[in-house]
Parts: sequence; structure tokens; C-alpha cells
Amino acid sequence: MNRFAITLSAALLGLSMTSALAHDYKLGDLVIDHPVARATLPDAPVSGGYMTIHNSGAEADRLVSGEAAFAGRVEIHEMSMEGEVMKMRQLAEGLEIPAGGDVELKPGGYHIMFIDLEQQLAEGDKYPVTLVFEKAGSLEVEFYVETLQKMQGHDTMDHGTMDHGTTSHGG
Ligand SMILES: [Cu+2]
Repeated sequence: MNRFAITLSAALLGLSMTSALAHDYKLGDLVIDHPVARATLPDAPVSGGYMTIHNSGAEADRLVSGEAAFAGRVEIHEMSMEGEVMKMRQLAEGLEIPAGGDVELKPGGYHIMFIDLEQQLAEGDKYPVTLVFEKAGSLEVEFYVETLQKMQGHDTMDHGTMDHGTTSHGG
């Protein structure tokens, strides 16, 4: 009995340490993985927020709104190509997280839009943001501020190589 309790608490400790490193949050059947906000220049009016949301439940849920002290308004947006033109629109109904599925919010796709910024978002800063889901309810998560280059570096080595290419075009 005692030995079991010790083993169990060690396992729980291991789990919580892992999730602190991975920077993810659980809310009911949802896991919100690695929320990041894009670093801005001073006086930039907006920033983007990105993360992956997993839904292990049997029912779809919906990200419907958000709130952040550093932004006057938080909206949920979709960026997509219409012909040759990149268009951004607000998802007034929110963003569906399908049952047993994942939705990735990333540059060039779905994203959170932080509008009327009260301050510059500097790389390395962390800000609490409340995310509101239709069924699971609301949860405060910490958005880590990262540069676009760093965000894309999370993906694969290939993106790193692409970044070097872009840099040499610029110079
Ligand atoms: Cu947007």
C-alpha cells in the first residue's frame, strides 16, 4: 500500500514536470499545447497567437473567445488563400475543435488576433490569456512571446534551412 502510494506520487510528479517543460494545459477533454504570441515592434497595433488544441472527447467543442490584459480585443481569425490573395477573416462563430481531433493555430492559418495592443510584446515575455470554449469552459494559459523565426523552428529542420534562405535574399 505504502509502496504503491510512493510510486504513484513519483509518477504524478514526473507527469507534472514533463507538462511544465512541454508547456501545455488540460481543460476537460481538451489539451492546449504550447500557446505562443508573436513578438512585436513598439507601437504595433496587433499580434498573432498560436497553439495546437487536441480534443480527446467524443463531442466537438469550439473556441469561442478570449481575453488578454495586454490587448483591447481578442478575436479568432482564419487566414486563407483566395486565388492569389491572402485573406484574413474573423470567425464569428468561433473555431471548431472536432471530436477526437486536433486543430493547429499557426502563422498563415487559424490564429488568435490580439488587437489594440497596450504594450510591445517582447521575445521571452509570458502573458496570461483566458481562452473560452463553448463546452469545456474557460481557462487561463500563458502565452510565450516568440519571434516568427523561432515559431517556425519548432516544426522541422527544413524550416530552419528555409529561414537561412530568406535571410540571404534579404541581404
Ligand atoms: Cu488575424
